[in-house]
Amino acid sequence: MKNKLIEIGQIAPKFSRRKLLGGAATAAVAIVQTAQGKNLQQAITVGDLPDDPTKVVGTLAGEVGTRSSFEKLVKKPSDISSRSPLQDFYGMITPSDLHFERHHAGVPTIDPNKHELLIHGLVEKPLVFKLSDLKRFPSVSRIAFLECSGNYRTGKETLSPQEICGLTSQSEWTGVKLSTLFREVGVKPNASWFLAEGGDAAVMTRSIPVKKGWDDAIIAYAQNGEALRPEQGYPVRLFLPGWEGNTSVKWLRRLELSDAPFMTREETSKYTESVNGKIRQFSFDIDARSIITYPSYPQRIEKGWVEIRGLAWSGRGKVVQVEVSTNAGKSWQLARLQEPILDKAHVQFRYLWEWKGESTEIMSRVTDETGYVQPTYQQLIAARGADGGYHFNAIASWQIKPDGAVLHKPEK
Ligand SMILES: Nc1nc2c(c(=O)[nH]1)N[C@H]1C(S)=C(S)[C@@H](COP(=O)(O)O)O[C@H]1N2
Ligand SMILES: [Mo]
Repeated sequence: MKNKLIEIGQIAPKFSRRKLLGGAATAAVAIVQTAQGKNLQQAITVGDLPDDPTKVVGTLAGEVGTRSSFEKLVKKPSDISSRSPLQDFYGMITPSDLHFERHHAGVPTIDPNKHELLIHGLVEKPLVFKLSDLKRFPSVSRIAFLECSGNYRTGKETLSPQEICGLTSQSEWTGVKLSTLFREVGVKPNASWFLAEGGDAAVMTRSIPVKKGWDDAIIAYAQNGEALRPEQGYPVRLFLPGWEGNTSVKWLRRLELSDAPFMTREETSKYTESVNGKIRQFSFDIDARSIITYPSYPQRIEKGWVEIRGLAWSGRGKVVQVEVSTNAGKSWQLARLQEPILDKAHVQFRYLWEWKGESTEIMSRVTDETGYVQPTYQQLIAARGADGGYHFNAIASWQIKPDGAVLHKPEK
């Protein structure tokens, strides 16, 4: 240890724990007991690691935990979104601070004590719910993914999983079922659609069939065991399992029941696809998709056994199988799926592959419980035309070079 031991009393104002943690990102404070039995506080930086961690008492218990400063996990922000680093994740839950973000007009700051949700329109009894009211109803928790329908990139070799499809993330969402609130306000039998409106500067609005509201919609106020993050819609968002992310309206402030869709900007000029010259509107379901996250660009592999790992999901139900090809799609082998395999949720898959140094392509394809098989890019273009747009869920391939380099295979 190069740092001199300093007595707690001496360092109090200058090196308070708060200051050290907030200042240099790599700094920490340890309490060290001397031979005389005195407690001493000591600053440690990553650049100045103890030779033997068993000889120094570590950092004190804190108010909030921190990620190891050796782990550099980041979302890649653009002006409108930031993408989850899928290649860095383990298991099926996205750490909340790495959940992808897509904001049409930034993240609003909302006082949870003042926030209200109005439900009106074709209902017996229009009601305003405060957050505390929502929390009094029976609650529900569900692990499910959220994916933006604009989640596809290709076109160059130097793309990582994060760049190809980092606009999908998975959380455990907690809140009240919308069906519970529908009963509370008395939704009228002729109500067939409802409008969901956000309290951000975009005042995001989408029309949702009432059927989805009765089925599995959640008015979510928590995510992964704590209140929603502001980026995810604090204090309350609509969460529609398996449906395109845009419909899960954040900072939710109003639901209006109606007998027709409202034809908002987000469902007329946006979030509709051109399919062979025809417009496909209200394409809510997220189609089945998978991606190999290891090995992927910019990683390298070595000869020998490689555990191919990835994620698979479907907005229409459960994943039933994932196949992996290690010879550019000539033949396919079944991957192992990690339990639990949940409905409308990311599932981890793995496949053990012995790489002998050959140049090849590896890829995965998922089948969901409706029997739908993830298409190739060429199949997707043949079915929809080349206009592109939303809901691109094509198989993505990685080129393996003889030196172990891994590159995305751009689709044409
Ligand atoms: N109020 C509001 N809700 C919104 C948005 C928004 O900009 N404003 N973006 C939507 C889009 S396009 C997506 S993909 C998801 C993203 O949710 P996330 O930022 O929690 O990942 O929220 C949806 N809900
Ligand atoms: Mo989105």
